Amino acid sequence: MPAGEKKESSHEKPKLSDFKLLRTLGTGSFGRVHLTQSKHNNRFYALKVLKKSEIVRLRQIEHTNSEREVLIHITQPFIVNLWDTFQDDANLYMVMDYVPGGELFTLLRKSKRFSDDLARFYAGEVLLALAYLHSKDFVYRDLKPENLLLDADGHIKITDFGFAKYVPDITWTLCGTPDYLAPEIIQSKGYGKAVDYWSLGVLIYEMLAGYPPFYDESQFKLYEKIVMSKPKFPSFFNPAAVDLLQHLLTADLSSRYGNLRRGSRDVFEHEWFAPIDFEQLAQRKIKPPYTPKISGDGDASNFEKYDELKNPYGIAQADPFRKYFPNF
Ligand code: ISQ
Repeated sequence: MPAGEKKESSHEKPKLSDFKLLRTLGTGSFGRVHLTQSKHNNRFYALKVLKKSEIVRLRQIEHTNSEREVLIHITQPFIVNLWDTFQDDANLYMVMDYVPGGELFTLLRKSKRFSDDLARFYAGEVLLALAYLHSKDFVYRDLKPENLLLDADGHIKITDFGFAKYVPDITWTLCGTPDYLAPEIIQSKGYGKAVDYWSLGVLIYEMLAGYPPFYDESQFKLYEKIVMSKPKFPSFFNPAAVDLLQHLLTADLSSRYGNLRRGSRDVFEHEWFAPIDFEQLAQRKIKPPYTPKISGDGDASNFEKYDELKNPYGIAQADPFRKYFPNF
């Protein structure tokens, strides 16, 4: 884990009673995300609540601790900020930016599909976030439109780092001859940076088509299609987009863009991205082509409605799992 800290210094941990719990913004297998308002500064936050017993039951201890460590150590304009974490007897809590524009997924389904310009803008901001993560030796591994939120201005924020993984780059660490190095170490199979470039290809395809490049009712047949990696491209696709997608949606790791000698430059400098000034984009100086409708500070109308829990959090009880989450 790299050094350079924001919240590692000892400080007063927040507690649940520091927040007013408002509506649910999303649900997952071991918890939900609530809109909350701080009683101290009146600001709105997204509070992710994870039930410790469920994390342990579903064998997600490592992933959960990893999500905290990754997010606490990084700051990037297109990645949601994690302000702090705490726990009580039953739950873990993550205090994050509230990102009010809703999921990109919701906008995509309502729009049917995105124009080349809109898809390029979102893909460009995602690419900057991925390249930043990779430069810190993290792989994201969970890119999909449900994990991409829009902020009040219409810029991207990536959330949900439960699958993110620290993957140190061995290229320069082993300066001697790699005579004894196993091939799976060299290829770092299964969790190299290349997986994020594949997912970027799927994302760009789905934004432009309105449906994903590989689909089948049967999961077995879907896996076959992914492994074959010969998607059909609708005739309305820009030929430059087709070329980029063919180079991202390549099963062979040794020819996939983003994973070659030139690294992310093959993607940044691709013809499809030519209209984008990445220096400007990285500084949030490009005006988003779409602005979410937001009535006020705590407006959650861009999020789907969920049934609310009747039983509140924060009840004192036995806590056999605290030892698994020492940094929360
Ligand atoms: C921030 N704002 C709204 C929803 C969210 C969901 C998950 C993580 C962070 C979020």
